[in-house]
Amino acid sequence: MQTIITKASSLPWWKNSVIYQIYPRSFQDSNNDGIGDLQGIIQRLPYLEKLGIDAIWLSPVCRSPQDDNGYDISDYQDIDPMFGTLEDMDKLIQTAKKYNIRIIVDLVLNHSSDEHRWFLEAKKSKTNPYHDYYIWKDGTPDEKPNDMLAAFGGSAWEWVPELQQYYFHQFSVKQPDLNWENPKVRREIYDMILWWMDRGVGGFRLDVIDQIAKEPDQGITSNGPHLHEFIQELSRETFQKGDLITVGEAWGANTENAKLYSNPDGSEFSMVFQFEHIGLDQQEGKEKWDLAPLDFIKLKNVFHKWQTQLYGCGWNSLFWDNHDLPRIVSRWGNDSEYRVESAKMLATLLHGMQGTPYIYQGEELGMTNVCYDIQDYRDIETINLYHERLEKGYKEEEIMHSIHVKSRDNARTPMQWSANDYAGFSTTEPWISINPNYVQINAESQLQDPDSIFYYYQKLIQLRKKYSIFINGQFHLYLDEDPDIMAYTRTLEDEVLLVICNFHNITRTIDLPISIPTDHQLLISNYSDSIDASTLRPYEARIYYFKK
Ligand code: TEU
Ligand code: CA
Repeated sequence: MQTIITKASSLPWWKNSVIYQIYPRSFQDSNNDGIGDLQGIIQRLPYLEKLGIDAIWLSPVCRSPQDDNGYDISDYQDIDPMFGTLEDMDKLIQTAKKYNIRIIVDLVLNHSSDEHRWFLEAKKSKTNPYHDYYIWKDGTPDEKPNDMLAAFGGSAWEWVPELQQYYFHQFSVKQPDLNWENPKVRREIYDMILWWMDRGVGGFRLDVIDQIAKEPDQGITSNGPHLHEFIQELSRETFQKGDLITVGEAWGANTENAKLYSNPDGSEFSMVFQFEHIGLDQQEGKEKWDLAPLDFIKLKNVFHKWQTQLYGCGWNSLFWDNHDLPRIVSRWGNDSEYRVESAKMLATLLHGMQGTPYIYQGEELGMTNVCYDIQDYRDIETINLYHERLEKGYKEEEIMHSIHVKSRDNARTPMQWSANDYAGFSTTEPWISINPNYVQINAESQLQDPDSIFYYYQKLIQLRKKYSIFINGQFHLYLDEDPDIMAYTRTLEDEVLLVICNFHNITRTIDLPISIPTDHQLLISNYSDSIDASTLRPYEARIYYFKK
């Protein structure tokens, strides 16, 4: 059988790329202060090269008071000393290039830190030239402009007595929202981005970009009326001057506006990073802490919708995990008996689809959630939620259960490199406790085991590079009402990829959605022995390739 090699010269490079997300403070500590840093990342580049990834999305490393772990930036053109220096950053960009890995910088443009020079100026007086860089409302201390709430608890309005004004913040009080209506703000931002482009970065991830065009007077946060106008100007003034990958984080995306964010004409971003598949284990209309069992049928429908509606007219990111989400193997897989099988199944299901896959650090090892006492959590969202719900009268047990399942710190525990002290992450007590299962789950042992989750991810990445059908194949969902199985094909002219995944801890026999010819190739599977094609053991996953 002929093997199809992608010589994807007509494709933008990021279409067959795989991105690896690093949360720097938890990846590798090089100077033994218990916090991950840039030199630590440089040391681990050979590991990432081995995995086969093309780019690193680096969560923010700019100067920051770290109220929200770097998503509160006080200087966009300097590195926080905790992570190193600007020279270290240049070194990372240059060294990564030698490994054919590009660095994607995380741009937090919706808000700055309240310790940013602009905000320090802005709050000096109403006539200060920087005052309009932020969003202010006159008022009295006892009456807020409206009842809008901030994502990390409390009102979205913070009183500044010296000015007799409130400022607007969608996240913590230390993250005042920037005023994108002000052309001076936009120009400052563009110049800063061009400066990063000159340093040789490979692209940008745009934090909560759907929220920049807010209209607080009308209660509008995401998808404001000027949003796409702003994004198109941003793209024109910056990204379009380079060969970059750009990805817009948009919790408020739907398939219609996603076609704008990821318009193939390049007028906005390369791709959208949206979350519709992520919220399916919470009660509808409630908060992420209000748990509900995962609706698997809905999950399949959501994937189906995005796969078919963006086909040929948009581009999606494929992800299960990031630094804001619990670990997928604990969430929708099985983190005990079938940890290895279910981690591989989830990877298969995701990497078989169209889009650019993202692997969040440790996902390639099947790292799991943690179950700490409240004093061991570090995340502002988690800590605020704990106090807010206690005050509201929730039982402590119930709150802690939500935190164990959903806290962002599940993703933020240090990378498990080895069974050595502190998991090979550091030689001292890290900023957040290490998951005690590092003795069993770590990179060193998986690198020695050809059947490990690590090598399974490596193989998925290689397949994507070898068969262009992973990039361009058209998606069809089968067995859409089946409660356990997700089955889909990707087709491209006479070629077919058939992906079959058992999502649950039972053995199932199915009617194969399409017949598999005898001269097929089984490209990958998470069970080493094979039984008949229509039987799937717990969490079994397979990808077949054949010609029609
Ligand atoms: O996240 C956007 C966002 O909306 C999340 O804060 C979300 O509300 C929360 O994580 C759900 O639990 C981005 C960053 O990824 C996140 O780390 C930042 O805290 C946030 O923006 C503010 O910059
Ligand atoms: Ca360090």
